[in-house]
Amino acid sequence: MKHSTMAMGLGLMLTLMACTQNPVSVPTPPLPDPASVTVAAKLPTLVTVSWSTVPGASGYLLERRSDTGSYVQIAEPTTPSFTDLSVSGGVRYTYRVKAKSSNALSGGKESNPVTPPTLCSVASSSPSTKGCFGEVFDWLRTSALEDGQTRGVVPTHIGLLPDGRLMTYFGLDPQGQFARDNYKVLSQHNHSVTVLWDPAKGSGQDSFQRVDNLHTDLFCSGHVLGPDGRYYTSGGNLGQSTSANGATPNSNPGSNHTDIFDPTTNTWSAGPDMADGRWYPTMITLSSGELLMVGGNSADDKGDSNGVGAVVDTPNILPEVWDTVAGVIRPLSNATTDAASATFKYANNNQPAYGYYWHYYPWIFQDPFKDKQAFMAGSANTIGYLDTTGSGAWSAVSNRSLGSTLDVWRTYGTAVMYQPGKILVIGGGGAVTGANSTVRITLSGGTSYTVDPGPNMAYQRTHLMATLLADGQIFVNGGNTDGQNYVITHAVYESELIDPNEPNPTFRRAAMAQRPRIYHSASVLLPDATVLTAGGGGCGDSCDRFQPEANADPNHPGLTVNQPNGEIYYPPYLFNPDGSPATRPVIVAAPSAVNYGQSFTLQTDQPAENIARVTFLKLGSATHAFNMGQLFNELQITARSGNQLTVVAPASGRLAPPGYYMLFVLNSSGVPSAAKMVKIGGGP
Ligand SMILES: [Cu+2]
Repeated sequence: MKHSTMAMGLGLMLTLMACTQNPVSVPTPPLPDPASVTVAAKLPTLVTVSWSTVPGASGYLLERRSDTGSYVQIAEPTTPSFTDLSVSGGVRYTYRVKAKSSNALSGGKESNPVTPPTLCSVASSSPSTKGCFGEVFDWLRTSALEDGQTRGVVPTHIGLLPDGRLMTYFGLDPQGQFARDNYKVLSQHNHSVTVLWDPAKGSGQDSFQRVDNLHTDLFCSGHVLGPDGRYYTSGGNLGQSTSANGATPNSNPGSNHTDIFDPTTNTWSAGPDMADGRWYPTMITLSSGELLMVGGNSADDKGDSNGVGAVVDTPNILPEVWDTVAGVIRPLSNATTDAASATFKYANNNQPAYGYYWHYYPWIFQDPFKDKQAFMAGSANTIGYLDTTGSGAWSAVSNRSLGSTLDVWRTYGTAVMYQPGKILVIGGGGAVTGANSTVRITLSGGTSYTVDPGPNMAYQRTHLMATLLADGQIFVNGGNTDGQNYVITHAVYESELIDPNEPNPTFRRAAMAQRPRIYHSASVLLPDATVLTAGGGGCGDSCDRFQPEANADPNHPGLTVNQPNGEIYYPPYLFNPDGSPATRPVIVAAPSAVNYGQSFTLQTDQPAENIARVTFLKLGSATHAFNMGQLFNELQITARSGNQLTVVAPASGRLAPPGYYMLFVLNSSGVPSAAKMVKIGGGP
């Protein structure tokens, strides 16, 4: 066998040599190929390809084939590297790079074959219906500002940046040593250990970069990616010093700082101060591109001076709007919401009909029917519209009720606007039990809305996360059934999926996570259509002191409350029915920016008839059970020609507030491409 192969090879070589003696009809390519093409598989859905620069080339054509396929063009890079996010773990690929100029194309240089790791780190019996989780990987281990001790960062705050990296942080300390006495007495909470994760570098320690903020302790701040691609934060932790503000040890005063991270320079800068502090605020992008900041604790918080049952919290009652272009923060002084207000009451435990907790990460969304108007869906029972023009005004404020029945408290539940104007409120609860129930709120223009019961989850969940997937389904993960902040005894490891767009949507059980993701965990959709789930706990060395039983979950021995790590969820749409990885469509070219209502073309790697859907998801920014960034739009396909699709961008900032979105195409089997980042809305 070996002998005959060699003989055949020799024969071929002789034939080629004969040909080269008559080169008349073989033109020499005017552009050389790259001298070398290097590939590396860093994650199951990520291959980096780089090649040597070709002098005279204006750009490159990047092609890819699997062992069973032929070369298909997947990108037209202008620089000599590319991150391919549309690979399937376990499949062997070879890449080929051609240099191009205005009138020439080189013959093509091949890479060595590369095989990304398989998607599921734990064998999954039915990945095509449940998906699966990949390996658990450590977040950055680094030294704490406070005491110099090395700890793994608990990524409690996670936001996706336009370049595919993630901004993550806990705060002053990588792991939340706030329970320690010295943390409580610190009055200078003016810095944070903030960490970038670059998935293009894999998941090792060198994929993380520490970029400290030296202005604010960002623990429990609000945050959202702004229209200009910079990352904006609101508030944070002022510390718990009795000397600074007369607060009791159980107080949680908020910082009045705002901060801005510029991903193009990897630097933080201070924004304008707010009128008062915010600890646990929500921050969203309005249709205008301004940022709305609501809730959180005041800088004057006096805390829980009498223990549970007589909480005296000091909320920040003044919503504010940040015009990041002018650099001005505008108070909505007509929309304050204090205890004396007829509109809102800050009830204590004797008045559960009104939401004492509403000012902790309230669930706020841009109203798709009215510019600069927001809707608050909870977490307390009090819901309504907030007009942010002028000095602001609340309207149509009522209780979130189902008929004559008041909906349950949904503290640390969550809410997702899964289509413009359609909100699913999920789980949450009081301090004892989480709910497995859901509620649908439908905004219908003007100041109208309806509230209806939604389907139940399999599990009661508090401190859960709900993440919009590339196909518009919602992935629910984490949380615990007992609602307690730092107890994993009743953590929920099994995730759930729901397609809220079905006529009668139901939750379906999905893959089992390997780690508890409770209080202080977060999840966001990544550009490769997978979900990062990470963090949880953040109670430092004191967790065991808080909850000695925390490690006593008999089904998950050895796990701790603090989870300075992440694990990626691979949704069912990445698998064929038999569980093998699906072949993903590829967006070869798309505009990097579009205007509202604009028709634009996408080039894919295959006939456009194969592409069934185009979706458009705002970049996520998640913490404390709420994602302040994510939104979903389905784009209308108006024409198909060859490998090209014509689609229409969302009509307005009401549907898609200005900023960065992930554009996906899905094939007729529902398999998504990796996303192209597209900016909509121009300035600011
Ligand atoms: Cu917190």
